[in-house]
Amino acid sequence: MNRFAVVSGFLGSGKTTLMMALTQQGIRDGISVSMISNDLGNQSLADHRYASLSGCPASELVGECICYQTENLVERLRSLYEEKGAKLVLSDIPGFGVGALEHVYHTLHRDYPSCCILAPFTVVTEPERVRQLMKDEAGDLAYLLDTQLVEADLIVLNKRDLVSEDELKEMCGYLEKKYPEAQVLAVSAVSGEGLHGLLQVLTEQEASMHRPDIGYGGEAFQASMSLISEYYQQYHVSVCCDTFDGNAYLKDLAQAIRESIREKGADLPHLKLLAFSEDGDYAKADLLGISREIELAHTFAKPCTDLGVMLNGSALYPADELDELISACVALVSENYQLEVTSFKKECFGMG
Ligand SMILES: Nc1nc2c(ncn2[C@@H]2O[C@H](COP(=O)(O)OP(=O)(O)OP(=O)(O)O)[C@@H](O)[C@H]2O)c(=O)[nH]1
Ligand SMILES: [Mg+2]
Repeated sequence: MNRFAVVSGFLGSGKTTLMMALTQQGIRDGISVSMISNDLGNQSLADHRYASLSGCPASELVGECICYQTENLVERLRSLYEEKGAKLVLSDIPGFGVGALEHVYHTLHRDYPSCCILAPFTVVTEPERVRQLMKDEAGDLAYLLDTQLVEADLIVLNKRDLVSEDELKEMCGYLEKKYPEAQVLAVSAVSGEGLHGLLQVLTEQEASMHRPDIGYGGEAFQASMSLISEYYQQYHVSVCCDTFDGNAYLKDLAQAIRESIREKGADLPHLKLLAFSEDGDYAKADLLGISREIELAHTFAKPCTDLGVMLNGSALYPADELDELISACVALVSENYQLEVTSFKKECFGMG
């Protein structure tokens, strides 16, 4: 029977990259894997566009968490199983989300029992966040980081390529002890290490359907949500000459936003900056907080003239000020490159 797995996990832990890598691993292992990107913006999402540009079998559910659009989710699952031949569908939820175990798994189990087999409830984390939990340095994020892991049947410690074997062992040991109900697997979505084993677990094991008390809607939940703002913008830039370096533009923009956020004493756990040209060429930069290096997960092969740009992210900063700050950076950096900017979609709102 057809399978479905929720892929939860904190902002920037690598859910999208991992789901994309699993669709490719599926091709190698002879299993048809499809992915759904879910986020709160009403417009098309950077994650979905990025996965599509990369050639992955991808679709999106926008506007609200899949926790609150079960009928749309079931309809999408049916079409992916019946029309696209998917055997395993993976869907993420917004990266600060908790509660999908109850709101998605238990709802599907109760109301749509014949829709699919529920694969282990999967939560992705990364070394940087595990380190924070181990050292009790997660601060305002402690409730969300911990609660997401409490919901897991399967904890995927992603980005194993970034740590030594010794550190990895220590982190897995910590996670196994702290979350004894969950199985822990270390993988790298980028190098591919551990993906075959992960896909095996997702296609052979089933969700435990445990029901931990996560204090959903309670004081700690409200306090965490009130810190978070969401940002979705799409605009278009054009330049007269054909020497515009789209890669450098994205990196400069990410750097400018990072410096502005840092100056304000705020943080921005993940901002995705995706740019694409009409001929299908694209680049993606990731801003992962104020202290990490800015990474380009994909780069343009040649200079550009016209680009669509999508900025999607989540910050620990009030929405109106975030909007002002990012808009100022877009204006400044675009001017430095002598670009003409046409903004056509923008949403910025707080989660409190
Ligand atoms: N080194 C390394 N980097 C990775 C790995 N997986 C993902 N990344 C990088 O981590 C960053 C965030 O990855 P995403 O897949 O966008 O993270 P996400 O969990 O989907 O983030 P949100 O959509 O904000 O919740 C990107 O720069 C990725 O290239 C990995 O296995 N190793
Ligand atoms: Mg993502």
